[in-house]
Amino acid sequence: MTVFKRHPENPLIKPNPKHYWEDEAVFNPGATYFNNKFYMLYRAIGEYDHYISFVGLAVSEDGVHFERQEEPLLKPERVYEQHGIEDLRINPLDGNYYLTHTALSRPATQGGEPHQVGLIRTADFVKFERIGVITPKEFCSRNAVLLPRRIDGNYVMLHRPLYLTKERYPKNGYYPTEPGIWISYSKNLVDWVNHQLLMESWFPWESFKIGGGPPPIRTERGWLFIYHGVDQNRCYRAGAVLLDLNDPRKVIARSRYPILEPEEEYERKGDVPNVVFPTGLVEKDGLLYLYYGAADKTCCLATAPLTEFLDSIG
Ligand code: BMA
Repeated sequence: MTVFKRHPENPLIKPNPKHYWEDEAVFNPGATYFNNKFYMLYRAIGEYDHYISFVGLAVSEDGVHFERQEEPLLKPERVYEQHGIEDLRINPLDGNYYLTHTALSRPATQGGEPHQVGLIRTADFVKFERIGVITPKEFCSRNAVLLPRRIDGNYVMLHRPLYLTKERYPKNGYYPTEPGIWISYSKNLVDWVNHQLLMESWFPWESFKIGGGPPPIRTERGWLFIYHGVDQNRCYRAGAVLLDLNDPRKVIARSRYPILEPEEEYERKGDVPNVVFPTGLVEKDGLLYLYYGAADKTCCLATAPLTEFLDSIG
């Protein structure tokens, strides 16, 4: 039995037929708590010919009832964003919010690969500064998140390389046979080195691939990192690990069973069936708010008491 409970008002955010840019699908929302409000930055689709993702902003006092904007918050502007800004995560770090998102090298309708990770900085969710592509050219990688603080002076990124785009990885790195989650380090958030494997698929429900979910949050027992696992039938579920606070390369606990999996109609049916894709996590007053995309169609919420949840994953 999972500790997470779906909110009865799910889906919290649905496509808005009045807006050209978000009338087909809204999903995979990044989330954070800023200025006493919940901020959600969600992926928005307004057409299927090119399937180019924009980003919408939704703001809420209680984490459940969100106000949305008329216009997209972010649209592709740079060449590397031209095929869409996908699956954005909000990473609080050094007093700013760093937005990591998937950037596609080819049109989404052609699979988009190789994927890269783009970085955008904001302090206020009004002005945005494009920093650029941060994953090394040698990787097809996505699902990147940043640790909320530096470790020994280094920024830390968790991401999911799918394959090498060059025949040989130049810095004699180890490359896993399955797509796993890697940890990388940087002095400046742009040049990432010291890539190491953090996690591989272990369980049947994640045997096809795994990838990072929301940015890790600090708890007294370790960094809580929620991820997604995909099985051989392409069903997307959520799992969780705890990483050592001082050395996040050490996985100190891992959920054996999914913490959330497609059950409700809105998770089983949509643009892609059987998808629970966690991308936003906020802890407030001892409660975890987990925001996730359901079936690549809507944005949903599940909540869990923090202590009870930590007990459940060991
Ligand atoms: C993943 C990504 C996500 C998507 C999920 C389910 O590979 O493309 O953006 O939500 O598949 O389709």
